[in-house]
Amino acid sequence: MRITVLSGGVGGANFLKGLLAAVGPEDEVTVIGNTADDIWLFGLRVCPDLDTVMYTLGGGIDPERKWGRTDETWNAKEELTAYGVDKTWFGLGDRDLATHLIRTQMWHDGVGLAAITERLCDRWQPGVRLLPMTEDQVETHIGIDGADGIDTIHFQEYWIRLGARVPVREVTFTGAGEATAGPGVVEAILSADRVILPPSNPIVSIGAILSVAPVATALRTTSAPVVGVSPIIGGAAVRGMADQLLTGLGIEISAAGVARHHGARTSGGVLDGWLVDGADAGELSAIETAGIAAKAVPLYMTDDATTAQLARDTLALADSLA
Ligand code: GDP
Ligand code: FO1
Ligand code: CA
Repeated sequence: MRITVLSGGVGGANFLKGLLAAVGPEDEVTVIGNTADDIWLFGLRVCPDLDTVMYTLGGGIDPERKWGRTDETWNAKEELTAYGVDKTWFGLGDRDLATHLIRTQMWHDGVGLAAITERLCDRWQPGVRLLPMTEDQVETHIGIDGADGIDTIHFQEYWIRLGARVPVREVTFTGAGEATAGPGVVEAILSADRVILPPSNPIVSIGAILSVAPVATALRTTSAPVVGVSPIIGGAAVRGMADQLLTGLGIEISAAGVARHHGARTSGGVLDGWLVDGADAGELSAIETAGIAAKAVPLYMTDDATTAQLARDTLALADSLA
């Protein structure tokens, strides 16, 4: 079975861990990773969501922070702070820096992000094929209230420096209009037996991936069933911080609200099926009315066993729609 998953960082990576525990050795998992969170810092190309997937599945992620490396030290960051330079709000750990150095060196040598990511994965062996959604530079920018109208800042500045606490007026994916899908991305969706949207952020992870038009078109046209897992449980994002984004775009913060935002494939959207938590079982009929098959199962990825069960439930919903 060929399973293709569109993933952001933490939510996607945790789901993928469960999926790898749930599938057999004959199954192939391809991950289309969000690259719109990527940022240039001190001349280095940093790809947080690709690295979160790679480190999580490869055993290198810090288990508490859930981003960056285990056994991290912060000497370079302290030195940067001592110089009084800008952008030290972004935590560049010493070990993590090595990843960005290699990526950036290969980038300047003219290697594409897909081949760079493959090279980095040679070390981490994540057990999936990890494909950047695009090799073009697409960046999520957030419009917030400024002194004279809307100020537009990079998503990482909004997320980390501002703690995603101020109202969102606008979300734009710069460069998306001209971007082509990364190598292998469209094929991975069109030739998949199952396509999964894990519980990743609907705007800045799934929405960012779908901002690349050929990726969205592939999702709308693949013969594989497309099923998703709600990142919203009981009217709130599980790890917080997504709420301002949803509110800013006028999307109801509920499992059904996100399902309606993604839409049914039968009416131009991207979903055939949607899993909600038992706490949101009352929303099942609203989701079905929108043309999306829905089921309630436990959605908290609290440990390896519950996450693997969530992956099995997701595959079972997809099987029922194939
Ligand atoms: P990011 O790029 O690191 O923000 O990670 P993703 O976009 O892949 O996932 C973020 C989303 O994961 C958040 O909106 C959370 O609501 C969701 N999430 C985190 N943990 C869980 C969980 O245990 N269950 C569900 N259903 N969603 C979760
Ligand atoms: N998240 C933070 O909240 N603070 C940080 O300083 C930070 C640094 C960082 C460095 C490398 C990396 O791969 C991820 C990092 N993240 C950090 C996580 C990242 O900003 C976000 O989780 C996602 O991009 C949000 O979707
Ligand atoms: Ca992200």
